[in-house]
Amino acid sequence: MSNENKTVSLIGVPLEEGSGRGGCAMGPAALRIAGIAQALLDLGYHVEDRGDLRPAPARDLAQMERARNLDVVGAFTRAIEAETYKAASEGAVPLLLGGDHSLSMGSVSGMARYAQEVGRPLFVLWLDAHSDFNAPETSPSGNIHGMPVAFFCGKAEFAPILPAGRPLVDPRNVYQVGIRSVDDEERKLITQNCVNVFDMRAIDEDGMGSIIKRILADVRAAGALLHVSLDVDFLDPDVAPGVGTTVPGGATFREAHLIMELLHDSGLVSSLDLVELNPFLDDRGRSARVMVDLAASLFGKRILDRPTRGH
Ligand code: 4U7
Ligand code: MN
Ligand code: MN
Ligand code: MN
Repeated sequence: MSNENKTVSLIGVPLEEGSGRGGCAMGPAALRIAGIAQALLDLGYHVEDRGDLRPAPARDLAQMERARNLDVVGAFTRAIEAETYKAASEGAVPLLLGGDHSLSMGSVSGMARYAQEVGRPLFVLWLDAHSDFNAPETSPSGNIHGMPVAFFCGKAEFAPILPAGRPLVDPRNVYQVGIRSVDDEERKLITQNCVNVFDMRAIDEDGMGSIIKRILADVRAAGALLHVSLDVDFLDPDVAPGVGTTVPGGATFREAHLIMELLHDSGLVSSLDLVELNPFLDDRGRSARVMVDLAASLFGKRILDRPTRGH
């Protein structure tokens, strides 16, 4: 394996205020205990752990009734955006250890700034049971972890968290896979905005491999960077119970690993979020270990030391 020259930057995000409950703030610690750094070292990477971000709540962001804990989430968004951008600019692959999914407002925005600077489009692969395309006005819960995609596409009205004129992601460059829970208003928004959605039915009908290969062909044709955002609830709850928003009928262990293996072989991935792990709800670290194992596959861990279909 020749990953010696590549650096992965671990960025811990102990954020749970975007979700409706406590626990996700323990996510970075659980992912570290499950061995995320060693898994990458074993693959030959240089690993730089930047520790946990701990910004003070942003006092300029007034509370909004329909966007709970905006001061905390907004402060994190700013810190994550800056740290992700910095890591990518230094040539590293930013790996965000969440933390609830509102952290992607910052990570994707940081990668969008980096992508603009290097003159390439940013595509996003969103692996989740949910579309996370609510705005404060449409959200049934007011929880910001249901809004990050709308935020980084510039479609959710918040107070000014990031500078006006920040680079946005074109919703047509967002590919959602594993979707099986979409709110009524959200359904209209993802259609209007032309988000590419491969729901569980599409996966059942066409197979995970063919869907991911199609997506990767689009990314390659566009010469884009690819940010991958993996929500624990993308997986079936039998595989990964340590999450607050389980939805039955999710991806299997092998479907998820196949995605990661295809992503690695593509060489297109620029950055990764591991989000929504709630160690308080987990079964003896099982979900944390699955997330680490999936990350390892994305970074090149394989079953054989040669192409699987070779002879
Ligand atoms: B996650 C929900 F109403 N759509 O907005 C909402 F069903 O990051 C759930 O994908 C959002 O886990 C789930 O609150 C956010 C709800
Ligand atoms: Mn999510
Ligand atoms: Mn989800
Ligand atoms: Mn969730």
